[in-house]
Amino acid sequence: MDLETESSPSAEAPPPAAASPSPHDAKVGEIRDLILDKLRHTVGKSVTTATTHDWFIATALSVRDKVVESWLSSIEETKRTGRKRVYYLSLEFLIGRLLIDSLTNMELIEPTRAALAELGVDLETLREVEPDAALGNGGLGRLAACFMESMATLSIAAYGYGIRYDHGLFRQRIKDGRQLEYPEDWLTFGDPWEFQRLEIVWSVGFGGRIEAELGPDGEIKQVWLPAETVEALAYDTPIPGWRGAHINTLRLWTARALDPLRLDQFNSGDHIGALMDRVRAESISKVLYPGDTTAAGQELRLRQEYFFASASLQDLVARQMRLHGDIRTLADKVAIQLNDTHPAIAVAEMMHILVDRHDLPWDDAWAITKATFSYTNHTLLPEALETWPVPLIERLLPRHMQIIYLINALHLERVSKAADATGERLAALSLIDESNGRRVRMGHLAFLGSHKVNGVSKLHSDLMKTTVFRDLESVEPGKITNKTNGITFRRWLKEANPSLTALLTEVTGDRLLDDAMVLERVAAVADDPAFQERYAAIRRANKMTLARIIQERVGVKVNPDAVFDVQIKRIHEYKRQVLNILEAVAIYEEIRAQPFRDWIPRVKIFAGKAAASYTTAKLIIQLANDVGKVINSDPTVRGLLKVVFLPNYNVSLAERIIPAADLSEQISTAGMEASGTGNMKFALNGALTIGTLDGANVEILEKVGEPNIFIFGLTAEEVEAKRSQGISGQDAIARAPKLAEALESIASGVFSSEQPDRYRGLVDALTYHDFFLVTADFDSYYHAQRAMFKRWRDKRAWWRSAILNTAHMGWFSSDRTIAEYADEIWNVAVTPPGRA
Ligand code: NBG
Repeated sequence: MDLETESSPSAEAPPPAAASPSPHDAKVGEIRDLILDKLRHTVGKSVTTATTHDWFIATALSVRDKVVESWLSSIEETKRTGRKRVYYLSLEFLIGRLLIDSLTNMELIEPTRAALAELGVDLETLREVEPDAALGNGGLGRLAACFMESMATLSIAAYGYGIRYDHGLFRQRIKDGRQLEYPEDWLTFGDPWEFQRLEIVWSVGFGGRIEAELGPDGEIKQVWLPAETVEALAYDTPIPGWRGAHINTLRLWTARALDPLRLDQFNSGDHIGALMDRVRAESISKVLYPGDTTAAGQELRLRQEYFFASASLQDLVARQMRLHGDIRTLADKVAIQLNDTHPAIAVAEMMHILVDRHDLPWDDAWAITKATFSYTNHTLLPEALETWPVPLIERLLPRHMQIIYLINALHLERVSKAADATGERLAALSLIDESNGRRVRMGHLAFLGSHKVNGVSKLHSDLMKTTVFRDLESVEPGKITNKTNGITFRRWLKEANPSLTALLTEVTGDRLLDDAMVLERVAAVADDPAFQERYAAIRRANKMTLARIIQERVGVKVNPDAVFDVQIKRIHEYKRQVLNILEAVAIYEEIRAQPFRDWIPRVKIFAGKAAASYTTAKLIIQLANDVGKVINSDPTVRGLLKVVFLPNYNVSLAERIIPAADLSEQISTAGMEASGTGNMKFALNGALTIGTLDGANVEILEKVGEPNIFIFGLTAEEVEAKRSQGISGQDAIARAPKLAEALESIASGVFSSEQPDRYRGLVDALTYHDFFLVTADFDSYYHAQRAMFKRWRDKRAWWRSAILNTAHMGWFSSDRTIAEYADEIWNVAVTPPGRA
């Protein structure tokens, strides 16, 4: 691009103003001028040389200006009132794209669209060029993003703290049906939303030794002398709440070496060695979830966790001292939420700061820590509840290991006085798991260091009390509470499905996004044929859009009048994508056997990433692709069934798929999905759920009513009972001929003719060792699918159910969830939007 070939200045002059512009026109004019100004003076391009990406940056920077105005006032206001702040510590923030989000929340979508149109630029095109900030894995990270938005919406003074990964979660490509992982490069062209804060840098130590010294008060003090120091540098992104009244900060840390280069080494000719320290330091913020199957990988993971926990606590304690001058009032001014177990080391770090740096007596420090922290658990899967080998912590964080030992000693001393304190019970209560080498139980540390601990759905919170936290709950009864997850309706309704939002607003009035409970009013029109027709037409249009995306990305033509049956989420055995694929195979066999039956056309849509080291999950991706390849090209099927796997699932793709879905697959083994939040997004947009009684499905059933959801399968209790009798699938397979046939065709290579035994191992596992009870639930799932088809044939009944799903989803707004956290855990006030 040649910057010299500028157009004549007149090309950029605003068109002649009308005699007296309306307020709308004036706003459009102002935005247009601002965008042009950003384009010229910040991006350094003219309208004739600007690329789409340049326009995106110029537009983002213009809306950012508006956001910043409000942001600075929010910060000022919080400071002036001295109110309590909430700090949300999370290794993941899956924020996705921010342009439409910021414009929506600043209520600038329409004027900006118009301003761009005057410049010959299409807002939708700009939307698509923004990279997805994929700083998260799945539900947990997306929840953190929804929570950030809701906290701002409710005018809670909150900070998100996390890591600014150079490369977030990997980019997935599918080659010959197989997943390939590539680094995500969201920062290649810079991030227009963030502010680098060169002055905000904290030193984070690793390794070294501890020296005992005599303190001024005659007490022995432990002084940690780290061997290595890494700097944490802050980047701030403003997060606007709905209607822009309050704006919070997402502060992400980047790792930097103290010395960029060992000059002596460099000059002596060791050019690469001279950079080693830097590479080692910077590797901390390179990628989300580095492979942790190796010792080096595990160490890096712990370094990441400590790095961000330490920087965040130093930052917030410094703020406390600056504003209030007193560390003892910390719990009155600060609430820290640990998002899952990853930041649990923060409990030990807080003790280190309070005792070693602020010279507080141990008991006082512990009381302050507990009053300040709270912890959310997001999974009961044992492999996800982190434990770290004692020798690793000892080497990397010697002072913290000492602190953990002392916390544990005092805790065990207390509980050992109880009558039921058997050796076995103390072993279960201990912070140290001794069953398999000595390891620190980070979940236990988070539990003990918090005043409240919560699960993310009613069922999950109940199960926490009877499984992983049973013993701890019994020594601190009442500590575990439930906070069922939620989703922000600004993104998952308004931005993802603007036409549906407009239709709903006709019924609810325009406070729909301020108070999601007004959605209940929509129930009154669920039977209204005219409303049904408009609702259905919107779905049809969304399906056309998705059909186009499918055609573009995987070259499969799908029929927009087919049932769009969707399962999009991380690939995991407990989520049972295999159950869904088996049903597709069973139907495929039936269509071939009875081609002239009255089949309802259906498209099965899958998307999701498998952890790079999770072999079975990767094989499941391959199976979905292999099955799709055979079914989609079989002439007998005549398009009645299609199976599609869309690569590189992320937030933006979800925004396209969810509004186009007819059926939402939430089919995890009961008791294993902590909550699910995709389930809520689908139901809100009117997809009917086919699901087990797991996670938040249970509460969705309660709200939408039994006739409007397809529930099947074993309950969590039945799963327990069944597993205790053995997990062979043989009996279930013998009882279900369709399942037997589907398994047989997969095992014999019908879908993998180039390697017939590719899926033999998978099928053997289901047959002899079916831990996730796919075979046990198959029949019931199959029948639920048939019930779904029956409903589909009765279009009035279908749309009634869909509309009722939408109508009853108000409770799942993350504004409700956050208001509960604020009231019952953080003890901070909320101000609903529009009343700030
Ligand atoms: C996930 C659960 C989901 C839940 C989200 C958000 C982890 C560790 N857990 O069921 O699997 O919806 O957290 O709470 O990612």
